[in-house]
Amino acid sequence: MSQLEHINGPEDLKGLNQDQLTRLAGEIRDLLIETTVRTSGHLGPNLGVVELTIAIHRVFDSPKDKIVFDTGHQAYVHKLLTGRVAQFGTLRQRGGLTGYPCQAESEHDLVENSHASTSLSYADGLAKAYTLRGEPDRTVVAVIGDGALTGGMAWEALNNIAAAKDSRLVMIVNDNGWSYQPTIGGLAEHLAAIRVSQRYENVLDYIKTTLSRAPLVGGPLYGAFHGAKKGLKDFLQPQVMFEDLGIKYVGPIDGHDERLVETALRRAKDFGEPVLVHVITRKGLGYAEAEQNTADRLHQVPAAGAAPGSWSRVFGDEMVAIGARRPDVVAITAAMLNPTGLGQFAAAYPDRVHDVGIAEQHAVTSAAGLAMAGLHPVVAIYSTFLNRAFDQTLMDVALHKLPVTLVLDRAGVTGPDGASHHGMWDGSLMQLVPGMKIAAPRDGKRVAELLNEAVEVSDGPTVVRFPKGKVGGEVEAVAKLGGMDVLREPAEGLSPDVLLAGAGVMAMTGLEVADRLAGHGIGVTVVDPRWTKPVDEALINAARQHKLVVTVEDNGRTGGFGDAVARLLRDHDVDMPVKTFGLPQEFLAHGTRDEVLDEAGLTPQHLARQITEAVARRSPGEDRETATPAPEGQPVE
Ligand SMILES: Cc1ncc(C[n+]2csc(CCOP(=O)(O)OP(=O)(O)O)c2C)c(N)n1
Repeated sequence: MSQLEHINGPEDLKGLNQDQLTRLAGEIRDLLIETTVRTSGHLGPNLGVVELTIAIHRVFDSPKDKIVFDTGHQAYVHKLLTGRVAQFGTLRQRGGLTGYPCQAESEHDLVENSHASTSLSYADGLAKAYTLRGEPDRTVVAVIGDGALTGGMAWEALNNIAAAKDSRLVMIVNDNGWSYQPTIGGLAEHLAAIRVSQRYENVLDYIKTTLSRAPLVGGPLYGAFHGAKKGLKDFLQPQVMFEDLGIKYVGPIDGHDERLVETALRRAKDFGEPVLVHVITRKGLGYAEAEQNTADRLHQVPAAGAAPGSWSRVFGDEMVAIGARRPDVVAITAAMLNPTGLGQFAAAYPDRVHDVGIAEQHAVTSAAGLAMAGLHPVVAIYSTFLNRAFDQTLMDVALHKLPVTLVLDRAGVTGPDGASHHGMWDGSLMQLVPGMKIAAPRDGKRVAELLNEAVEVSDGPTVVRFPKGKVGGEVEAVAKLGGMDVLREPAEGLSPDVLLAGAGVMAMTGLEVADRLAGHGIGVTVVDPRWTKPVDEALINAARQHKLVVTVEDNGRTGGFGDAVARLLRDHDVDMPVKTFGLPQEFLAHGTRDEVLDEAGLTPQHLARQITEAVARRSPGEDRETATPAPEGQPVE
């Protein structure tokens, strides 16, 4: 029987000897590789925290002690050590284990939000609460990567934690030098300098020992010696800035030496005040393919880069073309250069791309600064992470009517990363922003077209949003309606019953819906608005010529494109029912994109059924073949 099979919870770790722990670490690595290669997942980060997670669970007493994993993508080992070995094969599959901590899965899981840089704030609050509630026997542990530590929230938290001397809080900085790519910036350099300084530790130790033995203590020579020692230390080993902030610092520790990590954590636990433990690990350790991968250390399998034929790649290619023509166009990424497709732009114009770290808020306001100085920044981020920078978009960019283009990759349902990764908020949030223009390309050709239009806008911000995955086939307009593309007129012999406006890729779904409805004798005009904000006023007259308006979007239903269309028609006294189809305003579980869309009723089949029923209700006298009723649980308005 393997070592891992004996682990049903953290208590089973406590009696193991060092040999058994080493065997266990090996078995965990084998299982991580075997599973994620099949299911997809965050392989590199988890391979790097095997010994660290074992040590955490041996030193602390979860769930009494609370463990918060920053981002949570590195919590697979924690899952394995807390009784989920048997289910691990279902990782990231519909109905299976989630790719992040999940309270429904285990009492050992706490923070499910996979947006980075929050752990120290959660931990600060938890520790303060336990102090206030008189529960001093609990310790709160936060595990944060050097990448996540570049986010502003982490620094806001550190500022507070430094003053919270009563908090029993252990912050573990898991420093592997990498985010998706090497972590950049002053902090990364500081951590690197501390790492390098390890080599001089012996010299410093020698000086320290010599001084303590010197018979000159208290004399003038001692002062000179002491000054020289400090100077040498500053020269050889930079001041650890956490200490300068007033936070106790332990490290750097070799994060793959389980015994050493345990010793450091026990010291930190006993200290009784906030302590930061700096652990050095190697992302991808134990899997040559990951360790030697110079692109991203297999941060994720399959890789999150802009694969040929993906929306990200089409965007990236067009950025290179725009960059050649427009020297004022610059690009910003928040630690996701390759995943967002900006890699080629960076290669072509290295001075015109800024990786700001996991710092979406700074990215947007920094873009505002670039725009104020006459450039046109393109900020490429995943849709879900734009939530972070809403105020920056609203007040720092839009209020000043600055020409900043936000390119939102992974907009809509993303799939196996679950609730926190679906890009289903931006379409509503951006509708709130005065002066914002939102483009939603339906196919690859429109990505290029709309991106070019967006960077031409000089009097305010623009958004270009597109989904995850591969672009599909291209469809040309059969006519124009204002600035919109008409993709399909009602089939021959059918009256214009339904005006269907599908935002972005949902325009393509609309075409399939139209085919199905034609089979039921329902005539459909399918339009692609191209720009979902402002809503094209040509829709007003077009609506009057139909009996029902339908909108379909890959975004939450509340406050998105559909609501904007309904409001436009109401404002113009168009007495026309508008059925708005989109994602239910809920936290949607993980699954494939198709599975999630199916459950949300956003497939051609579901949509056609509901529209057929709505048309039948509108014209009860007409003899139309009605479809079977919607299954229970489907939203029927
Ligand atoms: C707010 C936010 N922006 C971007 C991401 C995407 N992201 C996930 S993990 C990661 C890198 C994390 O690096 P680090 O914290 O050092 O952890 P490691 O994977 O190296 O262990 C990024 C950028 C995110 N999760 N949250």
